[in-house]
Amino acid sequence: MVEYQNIFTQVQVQGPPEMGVVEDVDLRERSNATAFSKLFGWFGNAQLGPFYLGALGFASLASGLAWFLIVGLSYWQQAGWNPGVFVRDLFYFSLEPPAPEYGLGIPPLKEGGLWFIASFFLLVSVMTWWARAYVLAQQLKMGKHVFYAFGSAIWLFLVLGLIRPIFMGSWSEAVPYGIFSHLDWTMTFSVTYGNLFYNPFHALSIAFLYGSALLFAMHGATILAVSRFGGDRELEQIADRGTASERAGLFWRWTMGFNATMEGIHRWAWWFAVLVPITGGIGILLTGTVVDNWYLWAQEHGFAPLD
Ligand code: 07D
Repeated sequence: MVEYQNIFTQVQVQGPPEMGVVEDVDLRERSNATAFSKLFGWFGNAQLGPFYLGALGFASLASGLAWFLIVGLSYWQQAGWNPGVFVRDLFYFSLEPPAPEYGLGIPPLKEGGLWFIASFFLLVSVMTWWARAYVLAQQLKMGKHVFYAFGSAIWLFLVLGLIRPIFMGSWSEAVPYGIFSHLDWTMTFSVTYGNLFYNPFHALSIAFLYGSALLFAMHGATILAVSRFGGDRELEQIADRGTASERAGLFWRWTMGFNATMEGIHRWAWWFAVLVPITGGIGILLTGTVVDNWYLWAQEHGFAPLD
């Protein structure tokens, strides 16, 4: 007997490629190329493609590539065009935003101008990919839930690299493009403003981040545990609650007195996930604009000890 395939089973389905719906979809923008990969099949669906590129997808990949190449070329220059040094110091190179004296002005190419151009391409890339999420959902007559969720991440991205620097009056406030440099930026940001742990929005963001992981683990575990009763057919269980839903709900009621519904658990998960960057973005935007030192702020509001 063949059971439903998932990451825990070895079953792989390979047949004629599934091309997906054709009604009201722009077929010109969808490739016909498909392939099967056993490796992919171990983790999910074995079928690769068809891929829908479209004008927005093309614009996004092209401008993303431009950002990647500008950052990469700057690294090569920092490595003195030496491949050994490039590999050795890869994590240390950084394309830095302009120095504070340039404010919101346009700096010379070698003093942040390149960072400026790279940032423009990254912005175009992220925004066109976001628009693509809308258009593809529209074509498939889906809700726009993925689009709005991605929008919440973009809110934090924009606060970090665009909105807060504008409020602070300087591009130098933005995040540099480098592995260790962006980590250093994060640490310095926290220390400069009196320890981000005392920023209540950072705390909320962490609570939603950890909460998302917990909810995902609970939901994944619950559905796998009742898949033998058809629980993995979640949509059918929403419309017509079966024994899998009954058992899953009862399990959590026994455990903690309350259970989410088969549909509601996905709303819980969606809200927890989108609230991570929504609250995070609020916290970052307030830092340096409204609050200069979160430790002193916390002392004033009675949740950090008075020394
Ligand atoms: C970053 C934004 C959206 C990203 C997008 C992507 C591309 C790139 C690439 C082509 C993730 C667009 C870009 C597609 C293309 C290629 C190759 C989302 C992002 C749209 N913190 N902290 C958070 C914890 C501390 C600090 C959030 C924990 C210290 C700063 C989160 C701890 C200090 C900032 C979180 C901890 C500090 C944060 C991020 C523990 C110093 C932020 C949420 C246990 C280290 C950010 C309010 C997220 C934020 C943030 C967790 C500690 C500094 C909840 C668990 C005290 C400066 N921290 N943190 O989803 O929102 O990020 O803060 O110690 O800016 Mg923190």
